[in-house]
Amino acid sequence: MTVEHTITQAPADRYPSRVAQEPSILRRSDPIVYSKWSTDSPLTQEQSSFYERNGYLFLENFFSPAEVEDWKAELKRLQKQYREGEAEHVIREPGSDEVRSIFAVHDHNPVFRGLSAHPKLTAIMEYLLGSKTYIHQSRINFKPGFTGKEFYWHSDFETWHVEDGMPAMRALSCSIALEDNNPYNGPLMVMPGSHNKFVSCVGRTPENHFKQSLRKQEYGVPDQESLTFLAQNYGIDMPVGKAGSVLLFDCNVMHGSASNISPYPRSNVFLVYNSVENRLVRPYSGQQPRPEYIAARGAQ
Ligand SMILES: O=C(O)CCC(=O)C(=O)O
Repeated sequence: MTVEHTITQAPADRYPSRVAQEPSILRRSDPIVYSKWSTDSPLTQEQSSFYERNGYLFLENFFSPAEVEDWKAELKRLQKQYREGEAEHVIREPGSDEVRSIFAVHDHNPVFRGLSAHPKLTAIMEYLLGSKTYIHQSRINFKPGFTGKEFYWHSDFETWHVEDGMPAMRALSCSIALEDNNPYNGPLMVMPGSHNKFVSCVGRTPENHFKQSLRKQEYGVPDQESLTFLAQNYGIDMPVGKAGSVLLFDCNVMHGSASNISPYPRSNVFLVYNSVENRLVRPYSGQQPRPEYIAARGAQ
């Protein structure tokens, strides 16, 4: 079903990307934590400061083994279902037919809809983003053993801004591990502090870029010189832990993950929360918005 939405005109572009001949690094001009900390906040002061400074926060054993078991059973069921069945919101691994990602699980699936509205999560999101929130995007990334391919370095905000029309850096991702994430099964790596810099990328976005980029990104990819600068100045962290752990990361933190050549799958659910005060406008690329299952425009 196609849903028509009124598309609001984009305000001035504070984070231009894919428009210049040369890459550049711009300073962030948005807050990171949008609320003032108090003893009622759902994070400790140390956790909140860590997130503000590093652009991420790792919460070990955030969910109980019993909760994880239910979600993992549903994840396996979906993986089996889509191994055979095609659907537009299911993305395959580059070079194989393995399921790489299933998008919009918060929308299509009652179990993951429940997870996305979990009060323990929404309290933190509302604190960090300083308002009510909604799900901008959700997906399961499967990273199967042996065949799960990498996700190259990127800032999510770069794509959400250029291709979806997200005006400000007022969104964050929550990666929930439903299998243990180890150093050897392709866990997420982040450059702590890189959320303060915006890497403006080169290359015009082709129409319907998402069809290719969800398998392997080729535009909105930071150049090697900028990545080297960020890595040398900020370093690279690899937060790993048991199933049930949660990684929160700011929309502009530089992150990526390597291929999984271990026998152990690494399946995580990614939920992206955006502030209701930061709703999508016309994509800054000037192109058609990506489909609703990748970037929610109609969400309440
Ligand atoms: O699943 C991963 O390792 C990376 C996912 C990611 O970078 C993303 O969804 O933006």
